[in-house]
Amino acid sequence: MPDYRLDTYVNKVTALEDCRFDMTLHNLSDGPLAGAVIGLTSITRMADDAQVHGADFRRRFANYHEFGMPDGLVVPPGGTWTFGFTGITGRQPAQRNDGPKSAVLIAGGVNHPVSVGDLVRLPVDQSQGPLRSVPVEMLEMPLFQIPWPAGVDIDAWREGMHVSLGDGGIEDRRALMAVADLHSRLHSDAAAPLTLGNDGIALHMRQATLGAEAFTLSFTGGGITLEYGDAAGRHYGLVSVAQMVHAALAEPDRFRIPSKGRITDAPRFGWRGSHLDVSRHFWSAAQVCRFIDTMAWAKMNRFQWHLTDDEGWRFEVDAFPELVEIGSRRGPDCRLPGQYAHAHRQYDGHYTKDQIRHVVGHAASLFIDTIPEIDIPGHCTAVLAALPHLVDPDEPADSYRSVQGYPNNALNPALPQTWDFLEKVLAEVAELFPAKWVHVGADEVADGSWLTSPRIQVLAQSEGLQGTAAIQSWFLRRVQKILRGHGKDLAGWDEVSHGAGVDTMGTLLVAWQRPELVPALTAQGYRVVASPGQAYYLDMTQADGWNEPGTNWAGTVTPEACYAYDPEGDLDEGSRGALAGVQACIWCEHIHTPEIFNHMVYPRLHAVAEAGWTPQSRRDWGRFATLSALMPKL
Ligand code: TNX
Repeated sequence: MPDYRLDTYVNKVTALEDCRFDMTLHNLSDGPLAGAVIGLTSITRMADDAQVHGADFRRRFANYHEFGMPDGLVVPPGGTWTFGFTGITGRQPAQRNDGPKSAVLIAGGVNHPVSVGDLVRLPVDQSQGPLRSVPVEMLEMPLFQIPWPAGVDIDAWREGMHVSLGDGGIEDRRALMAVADLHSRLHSDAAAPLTLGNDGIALHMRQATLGAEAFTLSFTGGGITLEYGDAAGRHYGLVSVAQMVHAALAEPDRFRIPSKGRITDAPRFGWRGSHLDVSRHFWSAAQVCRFIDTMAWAKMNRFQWHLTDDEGWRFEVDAFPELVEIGSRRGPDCRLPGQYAHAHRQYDGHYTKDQIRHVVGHAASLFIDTIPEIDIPGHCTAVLAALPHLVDPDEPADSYRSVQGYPNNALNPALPQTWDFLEKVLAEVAELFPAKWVHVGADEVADGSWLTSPRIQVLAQSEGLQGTAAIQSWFLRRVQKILRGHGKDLAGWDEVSHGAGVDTMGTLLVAWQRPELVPALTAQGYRVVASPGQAYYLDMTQADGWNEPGTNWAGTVTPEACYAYDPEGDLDEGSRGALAGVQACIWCEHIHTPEIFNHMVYPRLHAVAEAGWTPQSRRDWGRFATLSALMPKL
């Protein structure tokens, strides 16, 4: 147990300048405490003009705040130091996770761990609001399928029994084993639904003229026939069989296997994705593979791997080893101060190139494309800390701040070394990731970025660029050329369209800020993936209660609201073809344990999967919610 404990209380007010954080540090050690400094990470940030009480304010860098004990204060064992501030920036705290997440107590040259309590809002509301709920209803038929198939026409049922492939060529056998292995990784406690041999319900497989990813399953007394159009369709047909058999074996009272009838299936969209932030919180390669498995079990097929951000660069680049050596580490004695969890020690994590290849190969074996995200030009604090030669020496410090509170965090397109950096990094990325797209972020470049840089002023003059958005568009067009040189298309967040945007040919934009951006961007000629924060951001809180974890800048997103969003709802007939599909986003400021991950991500991830696969007219919240309880988690 740490020798120190930090508790934080906040009052309930409307004005940000009246919001008061009162903190109590308990000294549970055997000795008196004096002259110490506390560093704490709080997503609710102190305002620059806040009133500090009971402490000497030292510094703040994004969420990292540092306070010193007042001169002369000595806290005996069992005693407390109380301090705090009045005045915050950003948003009102709304959840128990909106205060300090972790802290370090620096005393006598040692970094001591501190146990940190949830933020308490006074007066305490006993009800704490409703916690999220997912209903369980009577099922219309004893069939387990998530996502629900396009066409289901079943006349008779039989009890659960495993399915065996007795005949068939080696490719069919391999495809079956890939799904059998997926099942055993996800449900290692359950009996195998698919085997090779002649001892179960007979499965027959054959290729037929069907569209991409499509398949049919015909059920007769003699067994099951899977017809597929391509390898992906065969794989998805096998996942369907594995799901229904798994459920019938695991819960025989509720689920059965069809013995007469047909399932005709094909996805609604070609892009059924999830993004994962590994910068704010680092998920190991094994955890990423497990997450990919849970996507695969729901027939998702795009994994956007958010590998870089202000808080850490997470993969090896041969040309710039500092990106990992310096840029993947944060903490008391690192160039990047601690953020989010684990502030008392060095927190780090990165993937080697071999690990990246392993994850990409694992995903590919499950028909999932891995799209790397290199977040530029904003969100580059870790890059600039690792490679100080990319910092513009003439740009005044702290001349703009990002929404997350980082000063001067954008790569400067007027520096030649920026282009040397991008050319080398993107060449390695293009080589490492076989996917057609490289996602280059472009989100949240702060208003006013670059404008005080003399070199930028010269560039803007010669290129006729006015303002941050125009400079960003100039930057991205040059990045697009580099990517095309490697045979890659550009993907990015919706802000790619700002200023003059980029060439729309081959470009794919993930619309995140509002649902209305889906029609707005298709009207500009872009291909779009719908991922509105208001429905598909899985870091949004799931109920209004103080005790629900998450954030709420896009509102409360109940599992039902996530499910109810229709990505085509705002599109007219003519522009539907420009909608590539849907994507969940998993941002990890608050998601830093497998338990929180499971609570936040499921079943909403699978709600997105079903929106991406199942025709709108076949979607049914009650059925989905009931079945979702059986889906595997991280
Ligand atoms: C916005 S979404 C961001 C992220 C945050 C997220 C938290 C996007 C493209 N940028 O940097 O993590 O909100 O919900």
